[in-house]
Amino acid sequence: NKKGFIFDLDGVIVDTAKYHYLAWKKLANQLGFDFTEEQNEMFKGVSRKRCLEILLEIGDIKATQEQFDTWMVEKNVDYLQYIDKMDASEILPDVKKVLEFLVANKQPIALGSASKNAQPILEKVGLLPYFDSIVDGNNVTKAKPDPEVFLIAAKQLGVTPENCVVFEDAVAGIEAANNANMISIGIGDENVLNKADYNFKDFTEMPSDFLSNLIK
Ligand code: G16
Ligand code: MG
Repeated sequence: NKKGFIFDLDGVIVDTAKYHYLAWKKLANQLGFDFTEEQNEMFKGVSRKRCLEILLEIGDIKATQEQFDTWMVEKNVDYLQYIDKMDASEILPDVKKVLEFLVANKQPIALGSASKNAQPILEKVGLLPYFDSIVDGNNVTKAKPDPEVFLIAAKQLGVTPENCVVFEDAVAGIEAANNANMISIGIGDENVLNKADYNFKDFTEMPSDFLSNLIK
């Protein structure tokens, strides 16, 4: 039985949130205020543009359109310096095992991420060949919790939404999966991701027969 498996990137496949944080913090400091790791939680799964809007609200800074565009670019240039140093050691535990199981069982795999840097990140960590389709910040017009990103992925995989399984670490991502009528799997804190159909702290906590039962 064929299903479609859709993975979020940041927080599910790799922990790029720490690099986003360093880049946003640098920009905040440059603009004269601090940005904490706690505040960075709000940025998870959120588009770059929306992140900058929130950051400027935190710093109580009014920007001209030109400044806004400049800071978007600066943040990303800084972020890409971290991405450039990434390798396979940054793949989160058991992600590769799960991908290999799905490939061995001929299950189509897609990425469904808000990031515009998704493809280079997958390339850096060596996971690009596992993906049949990549839907990311370059393809979508509506951010999660809108289901658009996952619906496009389902279409590209040729699988109906009801037969898609989404792995997500962000509340908005779980909502997007639910809004798309897909099976939602929360990767992270089950108290935070309480709207997910299933929850696992990480892939090492997923029972070995969980995936085989899903594709039975
Ligand atoms: C990720 C991160 C967000 C980031 C967004 C856009 O989402 O969690 O913090 O702002 O991508 O990234 P970029 O600046 O690279 O376009 P996801 O959907 O992969 O969890
Ligand atoms: Mg995420």
